[in-house]
Amino acid sequence: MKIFKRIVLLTLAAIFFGGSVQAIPIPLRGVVEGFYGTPWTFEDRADILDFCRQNNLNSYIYAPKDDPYHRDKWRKPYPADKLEELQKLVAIAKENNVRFIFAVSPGLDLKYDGKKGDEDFKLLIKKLDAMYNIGVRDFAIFFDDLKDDKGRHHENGQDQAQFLNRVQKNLRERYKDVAPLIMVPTEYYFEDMVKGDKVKPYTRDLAANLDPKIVVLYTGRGVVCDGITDDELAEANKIFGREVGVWWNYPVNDYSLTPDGNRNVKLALGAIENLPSAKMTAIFFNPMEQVQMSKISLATGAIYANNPAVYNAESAWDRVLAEQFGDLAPQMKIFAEHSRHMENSWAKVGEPDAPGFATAAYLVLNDLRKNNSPNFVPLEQKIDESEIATETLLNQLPQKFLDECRPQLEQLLLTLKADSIALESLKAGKLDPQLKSLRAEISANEKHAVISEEAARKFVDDAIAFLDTPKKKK
Ligand code: 14T
Repeated sequence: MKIFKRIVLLTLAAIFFGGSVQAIPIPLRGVVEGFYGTPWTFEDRADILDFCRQNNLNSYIYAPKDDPYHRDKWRKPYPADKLEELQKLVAIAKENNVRFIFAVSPGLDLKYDGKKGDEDFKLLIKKLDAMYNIGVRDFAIFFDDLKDDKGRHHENGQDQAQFLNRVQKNLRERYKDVAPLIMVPTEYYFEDMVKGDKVKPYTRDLAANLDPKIVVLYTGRGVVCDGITDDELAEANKIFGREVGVWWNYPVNDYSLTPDGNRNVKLALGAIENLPSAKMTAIFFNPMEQVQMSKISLATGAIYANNPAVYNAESAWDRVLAEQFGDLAPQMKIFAEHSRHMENSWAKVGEPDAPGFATAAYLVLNDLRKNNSPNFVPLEQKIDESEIATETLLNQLPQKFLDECRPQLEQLLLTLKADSIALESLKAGKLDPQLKSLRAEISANEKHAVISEEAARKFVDDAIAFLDTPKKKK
């Protein structure tokens, strides 16, 4: 007992007085190219593999949803030119000390039983063998997003487990140097795995039959959710009878589509946040099509993954912005602050956009509604500061960044111009007729670029609504 106490005290003393505590990195940490939309180019991927080395991320999963050979036409072998490209990437990954994890998503039409099942098994092995032959030693099989229009899927957990076990066994028997398989279930987020307090049949059967060495990835409570607590992770571990890994859907932005199908690109430029500090076996961040812009949040994710227990999102964000943008970091921070929250009917992640701006705008309108005379200065400062930052970025950001964020910078600038006019209108107590046409222009642009919906953009609507409303007599 005494000895035990001593050890505890000495450990605590070491933590408090011994200077830095030893970091415990998440063993498997990296990027999963797992988004819908135009896959990254060879150059993008080579760049990201180098970025992984620089940021001490040790894995990259190749899983672009819209590579036909990854998902829709998974049975087809890669044509020679594509294979050659992949071979080069595998070599680049090796040079950078990054595991190149090759993923297949056969779930759309995979057959599990009978002759068709055997055929498909062989085809899948053939697909993986081709990758082994170009140097891949890490494999993943994904069964996500197999639901129909009614939100139903037809997967059977036991079939899937047996299929994966068979793949794992086949690879292990023939190759001594292949890492354990990684998989994503069909029910891959917590709210889809349970009904009330019961684990649903698919997940139950998968968990009960899956080789315990196979790594399971899940996305948290929802597909895109605002964090994972230590308890939630423990709950997922319990369901699967192993330490699960996390597929984290930030900064991915593939899910925000306008009704006409136009991609409603909002950039996710915030820090990774609200992830477990407890021990975890794997984490993969799913990025945006915009590879350079993804690096803000990916680099904070790397800081997190290398030492989860001490991670601080705000300071990681500052550090990364300084590293990546140098002298332009202050301006970039202002822009990024307007573009970090992602939300739709089923997704919600990221800190609120420009909360200081939103508060200043709220205070002005709130005073006006109560017939108090507002202090316009703080909001004026916010608008000016954002305007100067945006203009500076448009003039000075290196081309590779502008290529990815010009529409959003221009949309922000237009919105801020409207904010200025809105503010002047409020001061004058009279709506400037320009304002409504500006708003129409902003709305039209939202097909291509969305930013600061609850801050800079909201103030335009709120000011117009206020000035349009007939004054009630006191
Ligand atoms: F594999 C999974 F963990 C996963 O997240 N799958 C996809 C992923 O490829 C995609 O990038 C991500 C964000 O959109 O979410 C999953 O895809 C969905 C999920 C939905 F519930 C796409 C639309 C949905 F309605």
